[in-house]
Order: sequence, then C-alpha cells, then structure tokens
Amino acid sequence: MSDYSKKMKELIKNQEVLLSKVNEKKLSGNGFFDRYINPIITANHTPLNWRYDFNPETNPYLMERIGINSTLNAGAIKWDDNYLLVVRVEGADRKSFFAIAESHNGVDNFRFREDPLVIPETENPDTNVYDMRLTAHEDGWIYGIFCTERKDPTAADGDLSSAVAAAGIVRTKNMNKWERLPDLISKSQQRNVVLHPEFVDGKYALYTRPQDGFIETGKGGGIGWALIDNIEKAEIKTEIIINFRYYHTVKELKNGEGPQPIKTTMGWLHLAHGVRNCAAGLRYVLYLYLTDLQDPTIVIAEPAGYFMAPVGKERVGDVSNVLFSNGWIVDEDGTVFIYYASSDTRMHVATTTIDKLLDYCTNSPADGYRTYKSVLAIKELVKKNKTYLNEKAELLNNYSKVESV
Ligand code: BGC
Ligand code: BMA
Repeated sequence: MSDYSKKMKELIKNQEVLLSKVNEKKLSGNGFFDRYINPIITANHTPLNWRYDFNPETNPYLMERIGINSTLNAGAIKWDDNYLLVVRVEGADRKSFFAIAESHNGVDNFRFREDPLVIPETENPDTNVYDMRLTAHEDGWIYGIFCTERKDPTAADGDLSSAVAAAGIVRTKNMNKWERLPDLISKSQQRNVVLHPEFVDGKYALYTRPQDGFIETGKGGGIGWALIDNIEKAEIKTEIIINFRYYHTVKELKNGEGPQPIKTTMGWLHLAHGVRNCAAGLRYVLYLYLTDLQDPTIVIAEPAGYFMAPVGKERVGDVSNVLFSNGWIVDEDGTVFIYYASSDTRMHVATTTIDKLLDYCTNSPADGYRTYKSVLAIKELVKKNKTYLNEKAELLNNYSKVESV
C-alpha cells in the first residue's frame, strides 16, 4: 500500500472511531438535567469529503483543502425516528452554513449527511447565516428561521464591522428541499426569531428580539411577540415584549428565545438565553420560563437566574463563557433532549424530562431582584427543611416506640 493510501486509511479510521464513540451520562447533581461526557458534534465530525481532496494527483500532500472551524447552535427536530440537527457549521473562512446531522438515540453517533444545505439567496445576498430554529407548524410545513447577516450599507468608510441582522425564513416538507421565503420585514434589526408552532387568532406568531443596533439591544426590552398575517410576506406590524430584560439579572444586557417552545399540560415551556456583560466579556447562560397555554404572551412562571451555565471545558472556545441553545426534542415518553453549544465551538446534549422541567419552573423561587430577597428565599427553605425533618424525626421516634411495645 502506498504511503498516500495508508495516510488516507488512517484518516478515515480515526474519524470512524470518533463518530462511533459511545456517550455516557454525567450526573449533574442538581436533579433537573444530566449532561453527557462527550460533546456530540465537533468540527472533526464533519465529513472528510468536505475537507480533503483525496486525489493524489491534485493533492499529493493529502492536505486539508477546506478548513472547518466549529459546529454550534443547532436547530433540532425528531424526523423518521432520528434525532435530526440542523447544525451551524463555521468554516475557517468564518462563514457559517447549515448541515444536517442525525443520530438514532440522540446522544451519540451523530453523522452528517453527504452535502451541506444549500440555502437559496434572496435578491439581497446574505453574507453569513446562522442559528436556525426549526418549527413543525400546524400548517403542515417545517419552518427554519435563521439570522441573516449583511454589511451595514450605511456604515462609514473604513467601518468594516457594522452589520445588519435580519430573520431569514425557509421551509420544507421533507428535510431535503428548502424553499426560501422573503426575509422578515421589521423596523428594527432581528436575531433570535422563532416561529410558534400553532396559529394564534388565526395568524402566525413569532417570538422576536427587537434591537437598536447589530450588537446592542438598546431600547429593545427583551423577547418580543408579533402576529403575522402572511408568512410568505412576513412583516412585523406590532410587537410587544413578553419576557423582559432586567437590571442585575442573568439577562441584564440581552436575552433571546432559544428553540421553539414546547406545549405541556401546564403551559408553553420556553428555553432562552440571557446575557450579561462583565470584565471577561459577554456571559451567555440558559434560562427557562413558562407561558399561559391560551395566551402565550403571559409569563406564568420563571425561576430566578440560570438553568444552565458553562462549566469546565465548556467555558473555553472561540467565544468563551457562552452556552447557547436553539434546539430541543421531546420524545413521546416525555424525555427532553436539550441540544446546546459551548463557547461557540462544539455541540453537546443534556437530557431531562418534561415533568422535571415543569417542577423546576414552578417550584424554584422567582427572582426577587434584591440580595435581601435572595437571602429570605434561602431562609425559607432552611425553615421548611427544619420543620419537615423535625416532624419526620418525631414520627420515626413514635413509630419505633410503637414497634418496640
Ligand atoms: C456572529 C454571531 C454573533 C453575532 C453577535 C455574528 O457576526 O456570527 O455568532 O452572535 O455576530 O455577536
Ligand atoms: C449571539 C448568537 C450566537 C452566539 C452568541 C455568542 O448573538 O446569535 O450566534 O452563540 O452570540 O457569540
């Protein structure tokens, strides 16, 4: 066998070892979700065919011709019994694109399809696209709403960073052919737009995130809500804020809807990200909130602080100190697979159940917005435990007395 073939075989073998690695639960200890030991999708999981030219005549050194930098922020949906992710893959050239990876069990063995997705452009070509949310809508289509980014046409000469973020919309019925609809028309810039799965008052409903600039949300108060007459010419006419940013909380600077909300018996369950600024830069964490089944604009429960924050190796990457999620899947038995990316670099999964998430949402104390209130919440729990444990001790005591008679 030639050296070339040996090297090639080695590459293929190593990748197969990575792709078929079994993933195991790592108990988190908080009771409301479990992490897994390995990330589920990294840049090294992308097909070798995307990166190498395997012809010794045109690539005698068997070099990578196209570099892949990271795999992050995937939308998720159950499809043909598979856990399907539309992954944001970022090349070494900084451009993100979407690619489908699937697994039979949702926690390991994710494999990319042969080709990445080709998202048709509009008459105003996207410079970059990312963070797709997938919604199986009751109209029968599966929608993907993503962020499309273009250079700010009004940027001053020499300003090569100012950009405009808008929501791009595609839809499919088979996960193969994607139809591009016109971008969402909105007065403000938009990132983190998510389609609600049901009609509300006969209209499409969007979770939005109005922002003053590309980075700054400015007067944009939080996660918004807008009803849309026609999804094929989507336009935000009126927008209200349903989940507010708040001083000195995990979502002080920005927040945004994560994946499509899940309908439960107690309300619509939402996963979102909250951002605060600190000396180390922006810190992104995930939080949960619950809204009313009949009127999804009313928040009925929201625990204080974060549900999940970066830990250990998750804290380091291209954009460190970030957890971001725009995809989750619920199984028929109530198991929830939360797909999240750490530090804009790699994808992970955490599992839990609908019952646990609802328990977490409705029984963890809400934010008191002040230290004093946080301390009172702890004191109340201590008191509750003392009363319970004392009563229990008394019961046990009486029980053992009866037993010994
Ligand atoms: C990046 C995104 C990021 C956004 C705001 C974009 O250029 O691709 O990952 O969320 O800027 O910082
Ligand atoms: C955002 C998101 C994500 C990213 C995060 C951290 O604004 O839209 O793309 O994970 O920044 O860089």
